Amino acid sequence: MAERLILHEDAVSGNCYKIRLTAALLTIPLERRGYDILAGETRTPAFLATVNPNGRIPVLQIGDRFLPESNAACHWLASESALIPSDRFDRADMLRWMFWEQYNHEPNIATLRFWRSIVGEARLTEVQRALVPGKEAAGADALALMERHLAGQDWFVGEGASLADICLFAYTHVAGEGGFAMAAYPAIGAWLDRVRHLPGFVALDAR
Ligand SMILES: N[C@@H](CCC(=O)N[C@@H](CS)C(=O)NCC(=O)O)C(=O)O
Repeated sequence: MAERLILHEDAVSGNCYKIRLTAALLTIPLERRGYDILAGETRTPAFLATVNPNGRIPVLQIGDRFLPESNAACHWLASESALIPSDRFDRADMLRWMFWEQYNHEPNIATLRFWRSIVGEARLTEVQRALVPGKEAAGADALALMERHLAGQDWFVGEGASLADICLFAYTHVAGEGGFAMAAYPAIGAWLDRVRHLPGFVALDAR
């Protein structure tokens, strides 16, 4: 019998959405267990002891084992599917984009979206406010790099959609909520539409 899969998540989170989107594209059923990150529900002693000692969602529960980190969870779900290229170089290149997403894209674009459209500008701390200009510049650099890459090809790696596209879609499609002017990136816009037309596509939950 297949193991029970439970996604520990907050529905506003793009990192959690990546996992739901991967599962939907692969028609893998997931149960969802919600937490309110603004209320600190991922920082309780029970959560830290049983779900993720790092105090964050998403976590994919596979039977009685817990797998934190969104891109690792997507990789587990997509194992042996067409979302992971069969070519050895392309497989590593897909991971390149997924690591890049976590280092150059998500910390800037997702953080500004979270601060501006979920926490709210008025509630930012002085420290957060001081970090905004650097994140705006680094986020725009990340989008410009994606734009140049997608000007020459339909998908991030090879000839079809891979986890690189899914993981980058999650926060790029809501980058406008972080203050990024997305009209400046037409190749990204066309790629976002290609992802939206993948069979089985599901949208981020409405807020
Ligand atoms: N690198 C992690 C990032 C996880 C992360 O930052 N999660 C945020 C929501 S997207 C969170 O749980 N924040 C709550 C907190 O830090 O208390 C991943 O990709 O899963």
